Amino acid sequence: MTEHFSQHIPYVAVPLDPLSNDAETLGADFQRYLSYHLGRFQGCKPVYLYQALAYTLRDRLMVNWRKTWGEYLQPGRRRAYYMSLEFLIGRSLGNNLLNLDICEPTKSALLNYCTDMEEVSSQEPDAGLGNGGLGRLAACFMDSCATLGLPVVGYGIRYEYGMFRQHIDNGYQVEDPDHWLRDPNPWELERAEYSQRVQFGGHTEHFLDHSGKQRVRWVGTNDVLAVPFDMPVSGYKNDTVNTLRLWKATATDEFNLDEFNAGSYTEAVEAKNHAEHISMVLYPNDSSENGKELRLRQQYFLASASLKDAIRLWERQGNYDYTKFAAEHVFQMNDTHPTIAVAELMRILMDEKGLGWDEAWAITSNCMAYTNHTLLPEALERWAVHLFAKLLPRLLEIIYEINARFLRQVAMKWPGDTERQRRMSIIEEGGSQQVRMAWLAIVGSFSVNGVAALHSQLLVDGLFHDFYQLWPEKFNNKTNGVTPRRWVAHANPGMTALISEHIGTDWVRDLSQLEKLKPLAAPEYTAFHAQWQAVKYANKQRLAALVKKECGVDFNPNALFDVQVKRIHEYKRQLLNLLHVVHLYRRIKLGKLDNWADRCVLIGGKAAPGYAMAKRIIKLINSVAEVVNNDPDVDGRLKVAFIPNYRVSSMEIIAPAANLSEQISTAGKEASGTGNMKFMMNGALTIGTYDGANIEILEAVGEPNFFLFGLRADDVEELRHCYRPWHYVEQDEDLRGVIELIRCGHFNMTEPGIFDMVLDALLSPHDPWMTLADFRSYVNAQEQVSVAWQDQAHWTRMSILNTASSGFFSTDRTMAEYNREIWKLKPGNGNGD
Ligand code: B1H
Repeated sequence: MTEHFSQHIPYVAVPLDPLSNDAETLGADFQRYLSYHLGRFQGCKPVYLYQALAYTLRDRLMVNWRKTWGEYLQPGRRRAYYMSLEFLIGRSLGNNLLNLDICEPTKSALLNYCTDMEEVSSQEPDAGLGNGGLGRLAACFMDSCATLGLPVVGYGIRYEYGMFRQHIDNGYQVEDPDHWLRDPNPWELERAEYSQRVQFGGHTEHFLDHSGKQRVRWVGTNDVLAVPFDMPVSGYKNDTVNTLRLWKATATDEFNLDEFNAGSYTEAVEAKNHAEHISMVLYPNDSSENGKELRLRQQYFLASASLKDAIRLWERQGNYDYTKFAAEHVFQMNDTHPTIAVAELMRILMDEKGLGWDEAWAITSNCMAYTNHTLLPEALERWAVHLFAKLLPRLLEIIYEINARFLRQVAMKWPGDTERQRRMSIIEEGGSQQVRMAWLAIVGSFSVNGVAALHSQLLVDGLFHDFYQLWPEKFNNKTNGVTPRRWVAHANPGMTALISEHIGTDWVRDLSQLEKLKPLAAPEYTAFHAQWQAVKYANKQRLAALVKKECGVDFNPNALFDVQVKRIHEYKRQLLNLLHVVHLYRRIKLGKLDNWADRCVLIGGKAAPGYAMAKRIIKLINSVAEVVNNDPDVDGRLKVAFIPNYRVSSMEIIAPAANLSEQISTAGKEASGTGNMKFMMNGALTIGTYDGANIEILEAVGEPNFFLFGLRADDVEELRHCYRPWHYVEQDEDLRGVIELIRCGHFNMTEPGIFDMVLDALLSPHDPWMTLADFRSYVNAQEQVSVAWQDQAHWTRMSILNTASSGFFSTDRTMAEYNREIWKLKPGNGNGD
């Protein structure tokens, strides 16, 4: 696609004047948007106040957005592109107010319209373009890159429907479509002039070009148009605005026209429909394979449009010498989802730019980098070769050639080791051939990283071992993080003010400075401790109000708030949490109240719609809650609530209010976790297994300030051969009591048998998650928690130490490491230079 403006008219940059940020100007602009743009007036629905305010802020981002682009597009400037099928952004208003540093004047500007900013900001729908940790990580990365002034562009899909909304009906999860774009999205800017064409289907023709060179054309395709919508990503008080470019799929015009000429108008419109399906909906399967043709179409759609766009930008600067391409580009692939980009870049360089294989491969394998996010076999992507052949025939040819050349390399290194060649082949043989996307990603990348120290180690010891032996230098670790802007400064203003009062405000962009709080944890700082507790208490009141509204359950802010929010998955072991809840309930019924601490247990998360066990676990949580909350014997000692529709904006209320963070996955299964970091930053203590980033959290805060329990990753693997869950039940009276209470139907009087599948899974010797093996150790750790909670002064000190030790888990640190070791970009006017 060519741009709409003519290439012949000299381009004159019209200067954009910065807009004033005083309350008066903000108010006038806001009023103008409300009246002249939206046609609404004082007294209108608050959603229009939100929209008018968002436009007012976007105007303020515009000058720096343009300036930042200009800087990044300097000739020779190296850029990184973060390619991800998911960006779980949540709301943008509060974040942009914070980054622009205009909260106070904005509040005064809006006084005539509303006095409660919360009411306005809660009108914004969450941009739920992701499933969970992987998608939220991408959003935190974008935030940190902008704050560090790193020239990084995000590429993703503008799903019409984001992550489904969850509501609970009779204790069961029900999914509702999330039409988040029903109202116009005031942040985004459509840039139709940069649309790209993406091919599907058709066949290939091999021919000799005029110079006698073997060439390939991919013809007879059904093309789809990718239209970019840009979202501004503001840096924290640094005049940088980066870009998240999201692609929407639409039909090409001439495709419609052909059909129209043939007299089939309605078929033409249907074709439009078919094309637009590609960006219609986010696949809601966290950590498990999707395997659907439409998903592969989404992946190629993203990869192809984004690569073509990056090339367009580069060529527009007058570049044509492709030997320089790799030096100026790096594409970071967020898991294997966009990995078809490896083959697509080869195709573009050879078929469209006329490069030979070796030249094209040297470029491709020097600008691709791959991040792995999971070891779970069910999440490792494989695509049937026949699907590739039908949908992306040219890409399949290229993958075959990459594989053939790669396997020759393997054969040279390990002559005669055909077993190894079979293991390492990008094409998995057997029943029907499959493309192993992780292998393609490794072969095509110069960097492969895991997302926490343990995870990266397990990768090179296990799943990727053969590749590690071949290319040890490719493999590295980049421990995840979270952005302190959203997860502390925005979500926890009370704690933010208190911290800033003592150590200044610089910690928001340099989180290692939280270390300065450590001395304040000493017992003599009683006034500070009282303030720390008061902030937590107020945050708990805020959460209690939400729980009351959403679940109808009364949470007492004086009780211990014990929280587990994340996707529902057996490996995350919400069931272990629940077994403990039932154990506590039995203790009340049996009058065993020694060392009792009143607890409010909050659980939240979505189950993939097709994951029957996860959905039944939700039902069990709700059933247990129903019984516990209504049993007069419990008498406020224990409350249980399942918060529906857990999402980014709910975590902003939940994390600041938690006392105890549940990070209890089977060791070796949670690659990193990032919720664990949000809780820690907000002063929660962790009860956790030796898994993922928990290990690094434990090291940072010290064992006395962390409740560690359970098997280690190597114990888990060893036990697998001889796991006997009944053994634990027989030996442990408490566990037996818990299992029997569930088995006898105490929590499902009106729906007999519905939890048998859950118990059968727990009691199976093949239970991969070994929940019962960790029961005793978990219950003991929970008793330590209760004991610690009795000593509020001590708990408060531990809470402060958790926040003070959380600096490492800022994505500013993570991004600085990616940049130092993988991207090697020159920072702009952010923190960097
Ligand atoms: C993570 C996924 C994931 N790992 C497939 N893998 C998906 C896999 O839609 N799909 O097909 C979606 C998501 N997500 C998570 O990534 C890990 O489980 C967490 O431990 C980790 O913290 C997070 C970010 O690295």
